[in-house]
Amino acid sequence: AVSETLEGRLSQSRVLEEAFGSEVGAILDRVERVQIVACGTSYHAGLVARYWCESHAGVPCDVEVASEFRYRSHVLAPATLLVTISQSGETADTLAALRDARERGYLATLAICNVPQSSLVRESDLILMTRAGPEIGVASTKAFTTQLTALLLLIIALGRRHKLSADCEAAFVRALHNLPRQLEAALALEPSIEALAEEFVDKRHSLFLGRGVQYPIAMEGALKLKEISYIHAEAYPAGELKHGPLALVDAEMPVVTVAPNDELIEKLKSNLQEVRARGGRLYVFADAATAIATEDGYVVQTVPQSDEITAPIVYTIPLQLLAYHVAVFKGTDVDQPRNLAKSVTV
Ligand code: F1P
Repeated sequence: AVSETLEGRLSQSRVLEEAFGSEVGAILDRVERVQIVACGTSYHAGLVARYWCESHAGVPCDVEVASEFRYRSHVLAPATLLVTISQSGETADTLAALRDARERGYLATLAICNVPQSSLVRESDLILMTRAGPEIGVASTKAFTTQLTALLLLIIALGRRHKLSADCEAAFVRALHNLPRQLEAALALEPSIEALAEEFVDKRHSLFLGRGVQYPIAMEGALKLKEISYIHAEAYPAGELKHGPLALVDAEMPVVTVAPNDELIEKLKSNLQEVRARGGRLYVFADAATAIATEDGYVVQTVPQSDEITAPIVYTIPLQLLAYHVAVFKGTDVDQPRNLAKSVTV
């Protein structure tokens, strides 16, 4: 989908408006824990949801890649809801994890999925359809942003039954209303991101940094870049830099950073200085209030203002556009990257 027409890319903001429409009530009343299982991009959506679930809904949440979860013996806590996330609904590891969980006695299974006729949808107790429309390319894009939106709705529904305050819920609903407009604004960054992408064409390696809820967004940005442009991209929580990856940083290493003006921004800024001190070139996606240094070595892309809760969804867009334009400059097949399949069914 990254190479769809402009109209297709813009539809990303519209599909979000109608992403959710399923009954979940009675079972959610009994949920005390959430276990999320998914692969690839869908796994990254789950990692974002863990932050939302624990900090806002007050519900303990674990996230694991399905290819590990299905083979690992684990202790099942009471009243655990198993949430699977999958664009296709046919990913073999995710399906196996669902089937396994049903045998182990999870409270219920909920699938967040984009394909109504899929095995995952047929075999789960509860369904949240993402309704992103067909993903044409192998690399998930609008599936990811709609998964995040569906997850946020789930967190609101769960949070109401736990510690989400009425004020907080109202702020989330306002943020969801603002989201389509903010996504349109993020998509409008395309020309400047295209210009920036040219600087990546001759690079062989890159680092992506984020902190807190933006760390999984950095992971997703790195995954998109490696999937479609074949540039090695590694995501790190910025606070981990000094525990190893700093050794890689030099002038040939672009460091992409997701930096909205949130509660971790001052810590993130000092991490960026560590990178600059080693000669790394920084590509910082920040909002106007972030006040990132504009000195040599920093390329700052201002991202339109977003609500704090939905900022991970908004910041995904420039990273997807970056990967897309790097791939176009390199001449790789954006829709059908080498070695990858749309649906990993074995
Ligand atoms: C999972 C996934 C995608 C990725 C590629 C291979 O698919 O890892 O995230 O982009 O298509 O499969 P799904 O379970 O979300 O369909």
